[in-house]
Formats: sequence, structure tokens, C-alpha cells
Amino acid sequence: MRYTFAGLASLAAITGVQSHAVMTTPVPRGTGAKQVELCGALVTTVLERDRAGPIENAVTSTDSNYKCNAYMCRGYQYEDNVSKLRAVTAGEVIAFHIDLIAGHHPGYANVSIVNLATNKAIGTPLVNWADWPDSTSGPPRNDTDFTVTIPNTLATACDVGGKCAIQWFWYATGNKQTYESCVDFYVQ
Ligand SMILES: *[C@@H]1O[C@H](CO)[C@@H](O)[C@H](O)[C@H]1NC(C)=O
Ligand SMILES: *[C@@H]1O[C@H](CO)[C@@H](O)[C@H](O)[C@H]1NC(C)=O
Ligand SMILES: CC(=O)N[C@H]1CO[C@H](CO)[C@@H](O)[C@@H]1O
Repeated sequence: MRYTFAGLASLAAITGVQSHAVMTTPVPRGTGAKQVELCGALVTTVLERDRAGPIENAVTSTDSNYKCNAYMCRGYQYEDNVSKLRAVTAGEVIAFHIDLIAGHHPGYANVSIVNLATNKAIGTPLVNWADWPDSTSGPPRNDTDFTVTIPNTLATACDVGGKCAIQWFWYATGNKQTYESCVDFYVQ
């Protein structure tokens, strides 16, 4: 098949000039029946169609069944992911990999511990990038492959599953798009 310029241009028009990234290690929260119940089938379908795509694509097509906050863990629900809950210890070092599919629009990124009841970060980010993706990083690059150390201050706040998640957050400033992945954990 030959790509014509017009063909490429229309492909770009369909996909837009969007960035794409998603956490693949550890395996983050995914979709399930609870998400469909709380976010609605329409939003869930748009999010699932492109798991590395921006949350904004989904919230532009909300219906009356949209009752979740897609900006918290991409609308993925703890109830749909209980089997992925991680027991961690203070000081544990966890390796992450972000699958960066396209980074047309740089922005900011961080990894934070999020209180799932309030959607507020607990403490300061564990890792913070003023520029993400960081084209000067590596090799080996440390914007998509990095480690996070579990702080020793979470024993009470994160003592059982469903209270806290490690959230990777990327905001691409150029096109104002948000990318998130969450890992549920509790401190044992
Ligand atoms: C993480 O980065 C995003 C985008 O810059 C920002 O909105 C959010 O407040 C940051 N989180 C923390 C805990 O600083
Ligand atoms: C990545 O490596 C650079 C250069 O060594 C360093 O300045 C930066 O802090 C590192 N970032 C992370 C997130 O490890
Ligand atoms: C994809 C995945 O791991 N789904 C699981 C999320 O958690 C629920 C409840 O433990 C499981 O039933 C799913 O298989």
C-alpha cells in the first residue's frame, strides 16, 4: 500500500497531533464492570479504545451515566482491580516503565501517592519532571524507566487496599492533555 500525502494528512486529522503514553510496569489499574457503572459505557468505551490516549478525548463525550472522575486514575476503579493490589513496605523500591508511544507535546509529569477518598496527593511527588518526556535523558533514559521509593510516612494513611494509589501523571501543556496510570497498594 502506498501512502499519499493526502492520505497521511487525513490520517493526522483523524488521530490529531496527540501524544500517547501509558504505564505498563507495574501493570496499572484497568477497566471493568464498576467503571462502566460509574463512568458510563460511552466514556469507558472511548478510554478503552486508546488506553494510552488522553483523558480529554473521553470526557468530551460524556453521557448522563458519567458519574465518576475520569481525572482520578483515568476513571479506573479499585473494585475492578482488587487482584492487582500490591503489598509494599516502607523503603521498598519499585521499578516503573512508561510506554511512550508519541510525545509530540512535552509537559510536566510526576509520580505521587494519591489519597483515593479525596483525590489529593499525600506529601510531595516522589518523582517530579519539569519537562516530560525528557529528550536529554539517557541512554538509558530515566523518564520512561525509573524507580520510586515508598516513603516511611504512609503506614496509617495507606494501611489497607483502596485508600492509596501510586499515580503517574503527565500533563502535555502544548495540547492540554492529561495521561494517568494508577497502582493500588497498601503498606504492610
Ligand atoms: C503533578 O503534575 C500535575 C501536572 O503538572 C499537577 O497538576 C499536579 O498537581 C502534580 N501533582 C503534585 C502532587 O504536585
Ligand atoms: C535522570 O538522570 C539525570 C542525569 O543523571 C538526573 O539529573 C535526573 O535527576 C534523573 N531523573 C530521574 C527521575 O531519575
Ligand atoms: C484485569 C484484572 O486484573 N482484573 C481483575 C481486577 O480485580 C478483580 C477483582 O479482584 C478481578 O476479578 C479482575 O480479574
